[in-house]
Amino acid sequence: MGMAIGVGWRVRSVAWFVALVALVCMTGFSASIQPDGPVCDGSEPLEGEPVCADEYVDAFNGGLNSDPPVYSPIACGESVCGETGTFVHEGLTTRDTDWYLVTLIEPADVTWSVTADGFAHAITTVDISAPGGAVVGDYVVSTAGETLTVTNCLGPGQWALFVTTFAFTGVPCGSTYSGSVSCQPCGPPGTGACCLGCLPCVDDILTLIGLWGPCIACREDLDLSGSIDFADILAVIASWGPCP
Ligand SMILES: [Ca+2]
Ligand SMILES: [Ca+2]
Repeated sequence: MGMAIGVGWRVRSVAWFVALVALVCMTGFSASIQPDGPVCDGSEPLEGEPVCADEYVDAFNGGLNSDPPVYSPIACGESVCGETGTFVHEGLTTRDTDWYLVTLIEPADVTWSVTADGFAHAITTVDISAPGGAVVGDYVVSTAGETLTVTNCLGPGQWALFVTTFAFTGVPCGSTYSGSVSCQPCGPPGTGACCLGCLPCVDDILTLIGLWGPCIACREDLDLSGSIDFADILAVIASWGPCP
């Protein structure tokens, strides 16, 4: 199951980062070293958020860190040249978090790739429909200069693609990153109950119940009968077991 995260998006403990490595099926990430230098080539649309500073309040795209939650829209195939950094707010060190909302009308393997300009950053995918938000797949962090990539098979709906600095101090506001989103049809199912659909296995039966009835071209329609019914639940149970 994706990990429910309440107000923990800013928490600094190492244990939190370890705990966030909540794996679900059909997910992957990678990191590769990029050359030094500006990461935006001028072709990417600008994020548009005000440059952070001490006592900055993010009412632009702070996602679940903002009240009410706010996001920057992004679509499959789009890129962005964004800015982030660390600052002090009410005596606490914090960071500019940027949340990009992607909307899917059908399941897709969504790849979120971000290169930061010489600072360590962190990215993940968040299920914003879960109470408090839930990390989907991997929460990955970089050393300076790496490109981070996460890929998750996501179902129809809205998902947040998250990026921020890894550290809470020492990254000047206005530090840039380049991000991009690409979407492909979800890959073929693997083995085990958790790989029958796009969602973690422990959620599958509840997901099926939630979608009960006619469901055309739904990934959760496991026998492709055109509806979600007992046959699909039986398919999950028949494949129950360890998730690779
Ligand atoms: Ca920003
Ligand atoms: Ca922000």
